[in-house]
Order: sequence, then C-alpha cells, then structure tokens
Amino acid sequence: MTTTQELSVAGETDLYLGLYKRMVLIRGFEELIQSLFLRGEIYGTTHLYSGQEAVAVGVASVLEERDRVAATYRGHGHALALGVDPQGLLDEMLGRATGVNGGRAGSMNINSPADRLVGSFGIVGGTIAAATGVALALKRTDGVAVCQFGDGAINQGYFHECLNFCAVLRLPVVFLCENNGYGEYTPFQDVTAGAIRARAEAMDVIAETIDGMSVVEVRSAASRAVAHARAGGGPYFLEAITYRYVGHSRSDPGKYRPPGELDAWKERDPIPRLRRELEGAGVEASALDTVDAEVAASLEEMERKGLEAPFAEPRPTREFRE
Ligand SMILES: Cc1ncc(C[n+]2csc(CCOP(=O)(O)OP(=O)(O)O)c2C)c(N)n1
Ligand SMILES: [Mg+2]
Repeated sequence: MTTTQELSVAGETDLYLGLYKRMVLIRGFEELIQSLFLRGEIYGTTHLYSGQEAVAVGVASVLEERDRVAATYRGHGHALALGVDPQGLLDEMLGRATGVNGGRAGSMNINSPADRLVGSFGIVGGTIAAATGVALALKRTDGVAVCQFGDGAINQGYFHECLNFCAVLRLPVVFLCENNGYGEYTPFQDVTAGAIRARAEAMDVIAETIDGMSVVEVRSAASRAVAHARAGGGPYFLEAITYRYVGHSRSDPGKYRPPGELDAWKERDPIPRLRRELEGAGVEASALDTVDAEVAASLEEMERKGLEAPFAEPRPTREFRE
C-alpha cells in the first residue's frame, strides 16, 4: 500500500515461523469458539477475529514488556498474540472458574495485565480512551500504548478528542484502526466521509494505510509506529485494511455482503500467504504441516479440558444474546 520498500521473510524465517504458528492458533481458536457456540457451550456473545490475524500478530511482534494493548470486543486475536494462555481464554468463554478472568468476563471483557492486555472493551471506541489514559502513565517509562479499534469507531467523538489530546501532549500511542469494511451490518463507506487516515493527518499525526492481510507489512509498519511513539514523537496512526470472514457477532450470518466478496478476500488470506512466503525462503512444507498439526492437536486437548473444568460460582447464565 503506502509502503514502497521490499519486504521479505528472508533472514527472519524462525521469527516468522513463530508468527505463522500464532496466526494458525488464532484461526483455529476462533473456529473452535464458533463450533462451541453453535453447541450452546459459550456464555454471552462472541465477535470473531478470523481473517484479521495478521494485524494483531504483526503488531504484537514488535512490542516490548513495558508496552500495553487495549483491545475491542473483537479481541481474542490480540489476547492470543500477546501470549494470553489459550486454555485460560477458552475456559473464560465457557464460564469456567479456570478462565483468565475467573469465568466472569466472557468473550468481550477479557483482560490480562500480566500479558500487557489492559482490557477488552464492548463500547465502540472505548479502547481509544483507555489507551490514552494508559499512555499518560507509560510516558514515564518509555512504554507505548496500542489501541485497537474498528472503522466504526472513527465516527465516535472521543476518537477525535483523544487523538487531539494525544497529539498535543505527544503521548506514546499507536492508533490501530482495523478497517474490516463493516460496522455491524453497515459498509463503512456508507457512514464515513473522506479518507480515514486524513482525520489523523489533519492533526499532524503521521498516518499510514497498510495491507492488514500481510503480517510482514503489518510488522514493518508497526515497528515504525512504535519507534516513533517511544522516541517521544507522539501518536502514530495505522489503518490496516482487512476483512472479517464471519458476521459481526454470532447472531449474524453476514448475508448483506455482496456475492463473491468473501471469496475474493480469502484469496488474500494471511495464513496461506505467509506459508508461501516461508516456503519461498526455504522453509520445508513439512515443517509448516507440523505446526498446523501441533496447533490442531493442542486445540482438541484444550476443548476437552475446558469442557471438564469447574464452572464459576455462581454459575453463569445464557441470558445475554446479541
Ligand atoms: C458506543 C457504542 N455504540 C454502538 C455499539 C453497538 N456496536 C457494537 S459493535 C458495533 C460496530 C463497530 O464496528 P467497527 O468499529 O468497524 O468494529 P468491528 O466490529 O468491525 O471490528 C456497534 C455499532 C456499541 N457497542 N458501543
Ligand atoms: Mg469494522
């Protein structure tokens, strides 16, 4: 997109093999959640991240211990990318006492400070305000706050207020807009005037539009953004163009999408794409197959353990349905 330099996995194949495994885990995890949901095992609602994996994984790959992330309700990918224990995440959604938040947060409110995830927020744009506050504290320790938000959040008042506040105070924040084309059932173009990144540029904030289906490109842009914020340059805005493979939430089959659109995006799937790039750089296909098989086996084991784990007390109910 705006990046002109040649990007490649060559010379970093071990690192990218790790990122490949992380993306395969996120995809498999989301497929498991969907299947458990359909079987009535999940409490509350879910907003799946399938298709967007390269964004969370690419950004997390450049963060340090002192950095923090605020995620949205579509936050499983960021949690896993940051290293949240997948079993704890699954157990959380199953309402089990062994969940990362004791089975009381469910899918939409996961937090794990030890893994640098300050929270997941159900309020559209809520991450922006949270990350702004976090950045005020992080400025003292040279940490960087990342706020994930969707294309829908840029029409919220506090996007503008917080971006302005962060720019004026030069706070260390990466504004990470994951433009997946839709806010619930509405195409973003129908409700958004002008180019998204122009809103950041209007406040003299450096902004890039990047290919969110390429973990290599996301990692490269995130590293520029984080370095800028850490060096005291203030906020940096990334618009990652991506796509969610499933509907907005579990009750949405996504039928408003034009025929062929989903298939066209799947042609750009970040996982087979990284696989091709790794094979091109000399990684054996069998090594990648082994990763796939290991992740699949770990998810089977996770499901078994999760369904056997004790429920949180009092036992959660299934009253909330979106
Ligand atoms: C303040 C607020 N308004 C409305 C909603 C209902 N709502 C939940 S998700 C969503 C769409 C957000 O779309 P986007 O920001 O593009 O994120 P995506 O779901 O595509 O990741 C809306 C309107 C909400 N949760 N919070
Ligand atoms: Mg969206």
